[in-house]
Amino acid sequence: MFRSAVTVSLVSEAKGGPFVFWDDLPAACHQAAELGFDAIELFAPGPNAVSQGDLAALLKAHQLQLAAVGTGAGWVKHKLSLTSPEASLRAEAREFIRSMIDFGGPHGAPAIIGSMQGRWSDGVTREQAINWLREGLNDLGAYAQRYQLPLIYEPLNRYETNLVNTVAVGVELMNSLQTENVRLLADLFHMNIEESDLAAALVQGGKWIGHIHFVDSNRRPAGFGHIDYPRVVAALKAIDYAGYLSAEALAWPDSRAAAEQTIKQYQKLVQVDN
Ligand code: LER
Ligand code: MN
Repeated sequence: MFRSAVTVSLVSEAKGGPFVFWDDLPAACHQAAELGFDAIELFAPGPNAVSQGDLAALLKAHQLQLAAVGTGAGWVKHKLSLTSPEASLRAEAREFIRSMIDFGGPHGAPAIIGSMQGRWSDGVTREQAINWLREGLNDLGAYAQRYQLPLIYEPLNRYETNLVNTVAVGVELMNSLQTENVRLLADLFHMNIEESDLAAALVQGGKWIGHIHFVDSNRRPAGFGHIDYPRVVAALKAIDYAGYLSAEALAWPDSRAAAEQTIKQYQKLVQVDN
């Protein structure tokens, strides 16, 4: 019912961030496959970081799926966001995300909008910023349909955005869109900061939940913090979630050990649950 994935970052500016494998995509694919992951989730600097042919060949050689592609490099490298006060930067942000939809689409991987949502400040009201975000999601959600994939939108904790911090506000946003092709990403680390009850929030997210960042309360791999995973898994089962549990966690204590810990926890939870 669930599938396992592990993150790989090729973005040097994101060093120290919550990604399990770093820099070397072939080595990451080798280890992910060896440990029994179903897929990788790729955080790349842009659509040309890896050629379509090389990516397809790597995935095939290791029998891995591509779970999703992140778009946050548009922010960390180019300072673009869908809610920038400058119209030209908002337009560039959309084009960057569109190029990442085209990057992941042929491999069946949806694009994730996390830090590219930006935040409101300096003379821009929350209402204005949410309207720009809605316009971006409507446009890009409709665009993603050409690959028969959703666009994934991620609420973030209050230290990373002041737009949407909870699943409930995310659901409100989803309901206000013209497109029905956007789904929410429930990142358990952000949720642990913002939600009063993780399992209840997931149930409230219901059909809108399209991807999970599988990580513990302290952003270490699952099982190294204090999230109650059996309750989380029961909630996901209750909403018939059938997507990835994708390890977006710190490479703690190191990449290999983080990946091993994640797959061990995943297998334990999925086995207990089935
Ligand atoms: C950022 O904190 C995060 O969780 C990423 O998935 C968003 O780009
Ligand atoms: Mn995340």
